[in-house]
Amino acid sequence: MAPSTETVTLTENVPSVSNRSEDERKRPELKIVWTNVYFMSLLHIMALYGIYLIPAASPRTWFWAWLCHFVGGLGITCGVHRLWAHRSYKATWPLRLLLMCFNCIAAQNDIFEWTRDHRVHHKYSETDADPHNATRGFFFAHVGWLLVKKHPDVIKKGKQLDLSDLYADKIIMFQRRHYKLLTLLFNVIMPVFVPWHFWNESFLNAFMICFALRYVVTLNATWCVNSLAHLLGSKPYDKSINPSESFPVVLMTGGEGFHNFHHTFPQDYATSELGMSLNPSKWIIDICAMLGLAYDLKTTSPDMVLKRRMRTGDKQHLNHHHD
Ligand code: ST9
Ligand code: ZN
Ligand code: ZN
Repeated sequence: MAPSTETVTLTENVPSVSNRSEDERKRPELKIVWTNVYFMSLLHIMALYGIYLIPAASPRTWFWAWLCHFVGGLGITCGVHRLWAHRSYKATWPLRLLLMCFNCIAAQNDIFEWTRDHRVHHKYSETDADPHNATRGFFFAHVGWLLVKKHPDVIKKGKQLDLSDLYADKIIMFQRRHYKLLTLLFNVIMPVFVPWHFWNESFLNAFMICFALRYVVTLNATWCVNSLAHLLGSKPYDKSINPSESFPVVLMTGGEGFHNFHHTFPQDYATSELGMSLNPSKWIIDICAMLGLAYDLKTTSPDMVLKRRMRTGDKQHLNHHHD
């Protein structure tokens, strides 16, 4: 089965409330992975220290930290999410290489693993096979799922996915083979080395702000899609699912908070029907398409969107956001 067809029927799998409580009864005991708890806690403490150090750092360092966040974010939104997980557009190899490097800046597991978890998330949303099942609460969906062993259903269902497109992509396989080295280089060394070497920023400021704080900000912005945008917001496209349109998450993530739209039309490269508004990831894909680096951009016709809103939406927003 082609990967793009796999994502089409995603919204049909939402369990009823009674299934959920049955899931809870059957759920194996939580196995906490303490190294992850220690690492994430340490990282967040260093990030707080990074906030404290901001006034002592050069404005060039502030800008650099923001740039690493922005570019790493593109490695998630334009890269692993819209290109690799959903195949919502195609990219020539130079763009794929660039997005792979950007993706290493964000260090959110390699493209293969992120994509496999994300496809299983869409296909089995809010069930035990969803790695960050939001019915298990805000904390679990946000970061808790990275601190415990996965539910066996995640692995079982994940193994049934067609990932042949990922195996066939040499750039993804290269990143997977050399992931530790590449993330050390792009997520830690490069962000810290540049301000320290080029404008004599102190090593401490560079490390705490451009590595720890910047990494934590990108992580938490991404995690908000799984937590906030699965628990709070409106549902103009499909009121029967949890994913919601979350304005704060749109702002935090460069256009990834239109999550009710996204779960309803996962193959749309813009992840929204709002056109240009608040969606820098879409602008970048459009620019890449103009440069001939991206092609076959998949969209959903306004007619199809409207029909779906009428049929399954919460109908509260029918007169807004529609151009
Ligand atoms: C991070 C990821 O933060 C964030 C993802 C967020 C997604 C958001 C999506 C929203 C949309 C996009 C929005 C973008 C917005 C961007 C904005 C930017 C401004 N199927 O994993 P193991 C197999 S990462 C099939 O060890 P455990 C696996 O192959 C942060 N198989 O599971 C292995 O088999 P084998 C940094 C699967 O032991 C075996 O199972 N990273 C699947 O339960 C065991 O795998 C971390 O913190 C699957 N889905 O441990 C590290 N999954 O042995 C986190 C696994 O044969 N990870 N398998 O090879 C870990 O430490 C562990 O995975 C664990 C689970 C402790 C969580
Ligand atoms: Zn998605
Ligand atoms: Zn989701």
